[in-house]
Amino acid sequence: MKRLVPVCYLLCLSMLISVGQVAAEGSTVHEVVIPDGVDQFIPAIITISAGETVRWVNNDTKQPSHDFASLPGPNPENKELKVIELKSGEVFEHTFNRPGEYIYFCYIHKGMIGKVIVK
Ligand SMILES: [Cu+2]
Repeated sequence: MKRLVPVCYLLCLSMLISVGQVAAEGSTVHEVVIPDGVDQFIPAIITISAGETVRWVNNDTKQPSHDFASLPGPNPENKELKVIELKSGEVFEHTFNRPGEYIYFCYIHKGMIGKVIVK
């Protein structure tokens, strides 16, 4: 009987962990696309809720890559978003957990700029 108690604890713990993973996977995803031949993030400004995910999709076949990063700011997410190399056909996802405004830009193409507003 004494051995059953730790086994039950482990079982319950693993069930709790797996429930948490399902919830994270169910996060709402918003797409920002880099269209083919257009050096822009579309939409350039996107508003999401905390806990939601932004997925950047590079559909541009004219450029080898778009390397973007967020401007320095007080939120930890700004550091996480530093220098992302997104080659043609690649996808990058980031979940924003803290409200704020995150401005990011492409190092290669001047004026290629976007903003994520997290409510
Ligand atoms: Cu670019």
